[in-house]
Amino acid sequence: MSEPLIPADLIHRLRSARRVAVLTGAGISAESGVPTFREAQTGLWAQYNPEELATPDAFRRNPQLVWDWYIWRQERVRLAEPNPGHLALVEMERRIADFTLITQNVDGLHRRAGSHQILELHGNLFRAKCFSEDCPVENPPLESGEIPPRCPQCGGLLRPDVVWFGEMLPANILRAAEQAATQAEVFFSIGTSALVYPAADLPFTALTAGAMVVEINPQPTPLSPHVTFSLNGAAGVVLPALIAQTWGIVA
Ligand code: BJW
Repeated sequence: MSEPLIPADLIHRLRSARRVAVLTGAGISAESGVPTFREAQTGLWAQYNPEELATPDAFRRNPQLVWDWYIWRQERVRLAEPNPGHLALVEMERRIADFTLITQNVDGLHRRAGSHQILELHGNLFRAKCFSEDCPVENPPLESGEIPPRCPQCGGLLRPDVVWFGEMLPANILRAAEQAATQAEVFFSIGTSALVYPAADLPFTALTAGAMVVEINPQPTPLSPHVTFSLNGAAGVVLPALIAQTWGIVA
């Protein structure tokens, strides 16, 4: 298969850019074997809609079901490896003076790939906190036999330290993401359906501030009609081509 051709204007802008921000979603981890949210689920969890499990109400109704779902996802992610899309963003960070990687993903694969300037908008699958009082809990006591385990400080049920629907994003992280979007000369939206707010607002913040906005996704999204360039394809194919054609290196 031939390498996708990256628009010359994008290459020129990237070569001189000092500030670049990237927003990623579940699609960038799809090629690592991590299921996305809004594409068909397989196996054990095919009967559940992930959007209905990622809510405080779902946890209140059936904490064991939701906790089990997260344990299953942790196991999938532990087996997964960063893919060429993640690795290409590590190369991009090395070449841009002020680079911010904003991710909606909770899988930690960007950090495992070697990215540094990461803002995790929706938390992290491998941390837990207490459902009653939000106490952070390092190394949750998974061996207790109780599902979900209890908070060692207050006895409340533990939950994953992620952001569910109806919950606020961590304010300092969202503020930093909005600042990066406002200041970016080039803003990428990669592997996200652009449906979930406030993350979905960030490309529009960048557009309004004058950035070149580039979407990388095999499918169109509600953002597609608005972007400067829409690169249709898998992140693990398009991003390495972009790095190679911009800086002449193989990521
Ligand atoms: C590939 C690929 C490949 C495949 N390469 N691409 C304004 C308007 C309307 C509603 C709201 C609004 N503001 C707030 C809301 C409510 C709500 C919301 O957005 N609802 C919409 C769904 C309508 N937002 C919230 O509740 C947020 N909180 C909030 O705003 O607080 C203030 C507030 C409170 C109460 C009321 C009002 C305001 C919180 C949102 C939290 C989202 N949490 C989740 C779960 C995280 C934990 C976990 O992982 O379990 O985050 S939901 C889920 O969606 C997860 C994801 O991060 C997020 C985004 O999904 P993503 O990453 O885009 O994945 P997919 O599956 O949707 O798309 C994958 C894409 O990849 C597809 O496009 C594929 O084509 C593509 N792809 N292979 C590149 N190889």
